[in-house]
Amino acid sequence: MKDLTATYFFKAKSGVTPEFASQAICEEQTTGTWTDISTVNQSTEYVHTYDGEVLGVEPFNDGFITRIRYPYEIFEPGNVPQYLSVIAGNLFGLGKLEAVRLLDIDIPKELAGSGAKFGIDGVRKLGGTEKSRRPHIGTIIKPKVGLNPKDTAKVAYEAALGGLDLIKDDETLTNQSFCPLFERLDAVMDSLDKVKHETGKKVLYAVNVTCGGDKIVELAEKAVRAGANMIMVDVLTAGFSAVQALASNPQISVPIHVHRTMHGALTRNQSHGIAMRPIAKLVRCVGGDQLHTGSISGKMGGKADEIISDNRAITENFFDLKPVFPVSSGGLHPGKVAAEISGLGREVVLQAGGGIHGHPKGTTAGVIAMIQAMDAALENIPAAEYAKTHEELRLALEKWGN
Ligand code: CAP
Ligand code: MG
Repeated sequence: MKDLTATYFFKAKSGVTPEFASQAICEEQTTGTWTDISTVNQSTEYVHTYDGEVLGVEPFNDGFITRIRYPYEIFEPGNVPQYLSVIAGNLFGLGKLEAVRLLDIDIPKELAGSGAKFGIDGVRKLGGTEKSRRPHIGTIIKPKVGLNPKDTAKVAYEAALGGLDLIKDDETLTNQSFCPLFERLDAVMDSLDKVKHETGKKVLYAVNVTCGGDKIVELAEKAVRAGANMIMVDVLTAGFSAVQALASNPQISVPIHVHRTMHGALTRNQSHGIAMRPIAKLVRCVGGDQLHTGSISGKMGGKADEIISDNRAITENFFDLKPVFPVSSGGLHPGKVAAEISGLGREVVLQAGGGIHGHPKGTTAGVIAMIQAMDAALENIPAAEYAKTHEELRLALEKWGN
């Protein structure tokens, strides 16, 4: 079927039946409005081809769940901003609803787009883990902002020496005057070249190109020409179409790391907003290669079962779109690696900022401790046991526990 089906949770205002409420969502997002209109008449009957359909309304917790079929024809294929105006538009403000949350979307092939250039396997090939399929280990340059390019490169050098797979800018670091993007990029790539020379390890550096829609493609193209081997975009602040423009651009021949900062304004409230699932599915459609989907044991409040099913949604077969590498991050440290791997499996990027740069022996030791924790988890050895013969892990557990 070419139509798109959306699933919502909602609470209706008192006196409003659930049937009326779900029909109100359906009409508002397709051909209706709050009253009947003279412009829909005998001569324009054909517009009803574009009506939506309520597929059902069932009680759920303190509200209801409804599934709505939106006809394929009301979408402009490839125009993801317009998709969102339909599935996540005016409905959130409807007065008849107390609350409404977009839980999931089933996207037909005709609207799915072509997805990521690299996907999990492409990124693994770059990191040399296509055989082991072990989790990737990443860090975020910390402090979040403030370091000059030279000191940023120093942190990157020390992190890369530890043997990790990925270093990224933090979500608020872009092209500020204290750390101009191209000075930072040159300095960090020089550091990574040095580490490649010294250790043979190739490390990806996701430089944050988040900026206005009129500049982001040119900025990313310039970054790739300047030697970037990965770029990063904050999808909710820059926009899905920004990711799409980068992913579909043949000049930008590097993976895209997608950060989801601001998602909490949408995903956190279990009764109102947009769950991570539809966001994650749309990131897959527009071509993100890696996506933050939450950590089970970290500092953000993600629910394990939601994260696990969100990760499944971006890695399971979805027409011919490549699977997206889920990123577990936020408050992670070596003591939490085992919980993340047992909950999320191996097809995941485990990322730590404070949990690496806050290691008692510094950044390189922090990376080594994360890798030791991963090795222990993959061999089903308790971290505390493994720490008896691995100093960096022992010191991390001593400082932060499990
Ligand atoms: C983690 C992080 C990430 C969060 C985002 C931060 O740093 O860099 O942005 O992981 O959350 O700024 O908090 P720490 P999520 O490792 O020091 O916590 O991945 O859930 O979108
Ligand atoms: Mg961050």
